[in-house]
Amino acid sequence: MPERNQWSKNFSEWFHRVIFEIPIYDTRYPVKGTGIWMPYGFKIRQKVIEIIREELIKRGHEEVLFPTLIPEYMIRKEGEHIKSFEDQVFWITYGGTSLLDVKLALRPTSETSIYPMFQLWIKSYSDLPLKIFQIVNVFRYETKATKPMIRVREISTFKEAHTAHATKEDAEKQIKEGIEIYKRFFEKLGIPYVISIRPSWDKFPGAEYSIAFDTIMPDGRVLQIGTVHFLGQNFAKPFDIKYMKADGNYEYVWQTCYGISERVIAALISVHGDDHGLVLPSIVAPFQVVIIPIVYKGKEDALSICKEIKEILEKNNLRVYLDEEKEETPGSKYFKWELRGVPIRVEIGPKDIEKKTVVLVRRDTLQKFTISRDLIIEEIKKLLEEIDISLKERAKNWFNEHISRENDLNKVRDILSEKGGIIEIPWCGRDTCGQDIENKIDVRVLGTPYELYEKPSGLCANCNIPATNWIRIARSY
Ligand code: 5CA
Ligand code: ZN
Repeated sequence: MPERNQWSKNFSEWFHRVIFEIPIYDTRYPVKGTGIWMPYGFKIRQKVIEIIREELIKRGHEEVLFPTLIPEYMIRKEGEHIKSFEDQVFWITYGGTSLLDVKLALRPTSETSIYPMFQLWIKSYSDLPLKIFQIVNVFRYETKATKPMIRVREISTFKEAHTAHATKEDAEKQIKEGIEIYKRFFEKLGIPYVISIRPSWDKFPGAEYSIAFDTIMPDGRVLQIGTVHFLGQNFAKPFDIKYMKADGNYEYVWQTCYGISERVIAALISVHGDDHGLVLPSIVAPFQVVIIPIVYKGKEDALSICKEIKEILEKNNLRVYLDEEKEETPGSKYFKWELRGVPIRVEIGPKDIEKKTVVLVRRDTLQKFTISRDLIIEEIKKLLEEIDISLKERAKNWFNEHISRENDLNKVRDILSEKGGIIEIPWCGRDTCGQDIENKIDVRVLGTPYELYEKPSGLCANCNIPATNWIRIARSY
């Protein structure tokens, strides 16, 4: 097994190195908080988008595309929403040399651009539920330190869903569906997560409550990788989104929204990596197999056999790259494709040609096998499945090792400095106690478990009255 020392101990360096060297994402563009998706990174991004798009469409969401600009009076309609986003909005105030009559915001998210149109589209109960999504760029003037993909000012793959329903019950069912969609999505990518109900002081501005997916990065810090919000009628009222019920009366709709960004790609790259670079699950790997011919002078026939194999594998729906580069040594090619995380490497040298064999190397363990050339399709398909399963397991095990329970706040501090991760603490349920804990040990409260758990039996770690629930805390991005 390749080491994971650099990966965990110098994670930030590891992350910057892999995205720069592969390259996946170039951060040298002269606007802070932006970056360029390089071809290999773009291919991964495309795969991730395909998966979420398919999941949303499968469950009745229709894809749309709204304009990037929002007039000022629209973005100001829901008071709490704009109050929180005020400091993060980029404004367009000029058209050429003329000052605009109505300032235009670059969307920081799209509630206030989408809901005025919901108001026009929704007339009666037969128009409900309405479930749409879009995959767009949004802009947030982030003031905390920006980080490639993780905290950017132009989010370039914001996948946001917005739904409207006739009743509160329907909208709450939709919250469950949103969560199911994200669960499937993260499971396909092999990204482990916990789901928490965010505390009241950290919910999405304008929402009644927010539910979040968090994962743990190799440095032990937590990353929020997706959120599902119950909006109640908080937007329906200011945007006047009403429908006629069967009995002829009118009611405001009930709404939800949920979104994910390129943080998911940062998590995908990170949770499966090791000191050699990326290790990609086959579902998102731009190439699932790389073929490397080992050509000696006078024995050039390896290349033609490699081409044949590439063709056969492609006919079997595998994504394959044949590295024909003549100036580069096989060793340097191994290094390059290991860095890029291609799940399987195929090597073919003079001996293999003689014996009609090929050498397979799996990226996760770097184990080598020699197999008969006739069996290559079956063997590769089997191996890809095995790699995917073991990647998910490894990520899950590492994640579970970084979830702790502790009721002594001093020990919580120790755990945080030793290994980080998420710590579940018995809590009395009072906001003041949650915020106290945040301040005392300089952490973020992630919230309470969304899924059923046995309740703690002890006392609140902060105030010693009987605990009613667990509260999750972590150092976070
Ligand atoms: N309108 C809702 C649902 S789409 C919304 O904007 N929710 S959000 O603010 O929580 O953003 C959705 C997800 O985008 C977050 O869970 C987080 O994973 C990601 N995200 C938020 N801000 C950034 C940022 N500056 N850079 C990268 N990803 C971000
Ligand atoms: Zn308490």
